[in-house]
Amino acid sequence: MTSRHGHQPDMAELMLHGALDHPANLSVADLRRWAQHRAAVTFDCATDGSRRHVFEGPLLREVVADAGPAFDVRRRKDRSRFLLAVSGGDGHHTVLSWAELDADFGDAPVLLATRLDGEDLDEAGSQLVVPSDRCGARYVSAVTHVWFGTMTPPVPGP
Ligand SMILES: Nc1nc2c(c(=O)[nH]1)N[C@H]1C(S)=C(S)[C@@H](COP(=O)(O)O)O[C@H]1N2
Ligand SMILES: [Mo]
Repeated sequence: MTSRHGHQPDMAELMLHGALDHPANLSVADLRRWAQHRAAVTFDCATDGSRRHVFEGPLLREVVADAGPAFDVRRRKDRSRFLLAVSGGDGHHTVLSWAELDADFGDAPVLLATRLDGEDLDEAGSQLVVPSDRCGARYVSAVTHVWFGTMTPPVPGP
């Protein structure tokens, strides 16, 4: 599709950043480089009730793993320290733990969607999909940033 100026319409990108060897700006088209998984989900919205949607997209853990996370991949305890923070274009913001996604811990098939109910998300932007959640608050749409890292642990006191 082209705009009336003959250019491609604006394609949304998200910034994958933080404690990563290869931070990247990823369009929805870029997110199709990974295997696409399908999730038919039901979740509740506190204000509007039950929702059903079908999403397709890569596993968030595979996208982050290929960006070179700064953990020792052989050490579960090291991996268990890491967090992800996901932001939408409207400022909606949520966090996940790496351990929720990691196959040795929660093994949750969390996606960065490229399609919602059969429609491509190239212009709207990716949406976070958390199939194990009962409520919809973490299904952040129009994702602009995914941060990966650790919090600074407290210094053990006397
Ligand atoms: N960017 C963004 N994503 C968001 C929200 C929001 O306010 N901003 N609300 C969340 C909440 S509370 C719910 S219940 C679902 C609703 O998704 P739906 O209305 O598309 O079914 O979107 C989630 N994603
Ligand atoms: Mo909601």
